[in-house]
Amino acid sequence: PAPRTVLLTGAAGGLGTLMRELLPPYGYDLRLFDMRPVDGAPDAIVGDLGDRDAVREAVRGVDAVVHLAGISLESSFDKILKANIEGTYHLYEAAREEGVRRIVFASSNHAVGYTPRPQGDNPLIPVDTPRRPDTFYGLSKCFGEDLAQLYWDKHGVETVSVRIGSCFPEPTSVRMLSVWMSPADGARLFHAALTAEGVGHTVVYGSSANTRLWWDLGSARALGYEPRDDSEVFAEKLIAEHGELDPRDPSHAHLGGHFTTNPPIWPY
Ligand code: NAI
Ligand code: 15L
Repeated sequence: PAPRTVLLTGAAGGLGTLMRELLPPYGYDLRLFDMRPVDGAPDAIVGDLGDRDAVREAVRGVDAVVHLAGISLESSFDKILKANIEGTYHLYEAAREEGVRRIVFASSNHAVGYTPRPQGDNPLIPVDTPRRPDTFYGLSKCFGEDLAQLYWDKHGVETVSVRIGSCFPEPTSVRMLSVWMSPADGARLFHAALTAEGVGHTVVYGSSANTRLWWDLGSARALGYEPRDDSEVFAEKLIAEHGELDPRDPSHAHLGGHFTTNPPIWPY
């Protein structure tokens, strides 16, 4: 049966705030979890991924998890280790112990950030391209994908790892014209990831059907995902403001963009 009760971790964050609005119309009953209080949601569980018992209690009785919580930018190795590596391990242990069948894991394009970006006639980047993290942050997403594979092979916990591009209401840079995922397409993709049959551990890229796409959406479409948006409607304005990507600029040479040269730092 399709999952109904879904734990949304990271519910207070940017993507969590969008998905709190966009997922319930698909029929999900969301339970919210974050280390920060969630605006307008007094029932949300305030807890830390580092607290194993709190995580286990949060997953108890849900059908599936959409796992967004964690450090979403670059940080020190120690902080990434606690939140993203140990925290994601706690979540998978809790899912195994509580018999939760499926997790949708918010991986990131920064797991493969040092992959040269397609230019000219280069083919789209396949989902099985060797991983080349561009930060400790990206490295933690590689760990999460491997953890997901282990928990599928060993314990039968299913995962769709979504290597999200940039999910914001609008693209705000020229790079985002290639990697943008509209919030509505994000909800479509998460819904497909929650409901497709027999996913085992599947890795997909998460973006809209952008004209300037850098990667192959085949494995996402195979789940039933049909993106409806294209960032191209924002292209004229963004290119007028910033110009086209300069192929000689090192921060435009790779898929991960400025994360390879000057990554934004997690502020907490
Ligand atoms: P965000 O930084 O706005 O939200 C992350 C949330 O996780 C925050 O509300 C924070 O309080 C919570 N959190 C952090 N550490 C925690 C801990 N130890 N225990 C409990 N909660 C904790 O990030 P955003 O943009 O909403 O991203 C959500 C997820 O999607 C992240 O895992 C991020 O890495 C991933 N992602 C997002 C992309 C995007 O375009 N928004 C792109 C690629 C990946
Ligand atoms: C990410 O992984 C970040 O979480 C998000 O804030 C964006 O910076 C995104 O990548 C991106 O590549 O634009």
